Amino acid sequence: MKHEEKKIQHLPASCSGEDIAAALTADGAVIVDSVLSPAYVDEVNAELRPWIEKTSAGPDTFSGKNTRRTGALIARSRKCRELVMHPLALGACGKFLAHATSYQLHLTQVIAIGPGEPAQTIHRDQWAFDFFSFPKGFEVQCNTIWAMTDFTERNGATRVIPGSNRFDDKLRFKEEDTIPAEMTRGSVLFYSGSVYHGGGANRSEETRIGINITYNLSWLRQEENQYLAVPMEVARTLPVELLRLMGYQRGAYALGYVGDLLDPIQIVRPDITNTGLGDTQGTTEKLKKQGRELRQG
Ligand SMILES: O=C(O)CCC(=O)C(=O)O
Ligand SMILES: [Fe+2]
Repeated sequence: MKHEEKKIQHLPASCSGEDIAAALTADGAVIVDSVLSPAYVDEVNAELRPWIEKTSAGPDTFSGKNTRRTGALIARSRKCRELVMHPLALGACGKFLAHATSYQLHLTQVIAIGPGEPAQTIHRDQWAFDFFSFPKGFEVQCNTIWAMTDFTERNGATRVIPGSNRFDDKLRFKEEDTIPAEMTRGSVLFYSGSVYHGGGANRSEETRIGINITYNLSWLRQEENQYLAVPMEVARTLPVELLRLMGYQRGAYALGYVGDLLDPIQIVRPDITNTGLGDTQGTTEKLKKQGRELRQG
């Protein structure tokens, strides 16, 4: 089956979160070019290299038997903490996931696709939620892949079907139904949980390295367990905004509370007395409204 070949839109690094969210709504995928300088990418790669070297290849063909997936990036890399909180990512999530009380970090993972790796099965990332079919247009994820090497068709650039965010669920596609998200090192691919995509086949002699940082609605489970991946003594040193993204916040009125209805941030940072019920992402008003509705109901 050959689909109408839609291109992947490119935006300049000067674009806004709104621009990204609009492109995601239209096509489910968009590339923002040259966001990170070559020097910045070098620093990130230097921090990650020892961890990638220690990582084993995947256990199955979906993970990739010639692909190394290295997680816990908040614990392991200071630069990745900055990427998790990159203003373009948070700006895009703030718009694209604005229909929920808040959003959170879903996972942090280097995906290093080695030479000879075949193409990954085309999928929707939101199938992670036990293959539940969310209503069309109801977006539950906002995802990034930061290119740490150039992404080319030959070295395994992510394959995407632009516009497939509006397709039916549980469809099957072949590599030739997709197009490669080719981008230069330092660029970033944004894609929705609903867009059909997959890692490309690496037909080159080099390893393709991307950093997958994804975000989801706070009422869903996170794919990577941040509470266990980041030791508490490290967590205590992190900015409050990052802690909240990691899940130290209430997902809606009561999701994730601790003890006597405490905001989980108070366990990590007992010095924070004014919890603001989640003081980022404009959640305070939404949570207060939910509280009023419950009291009235
Ligand atoms: O590495 C890539 O390009 C994409 C991988 C992917 O889609 C996944 O593992 O869910
Ligand atoms: Fe994926």
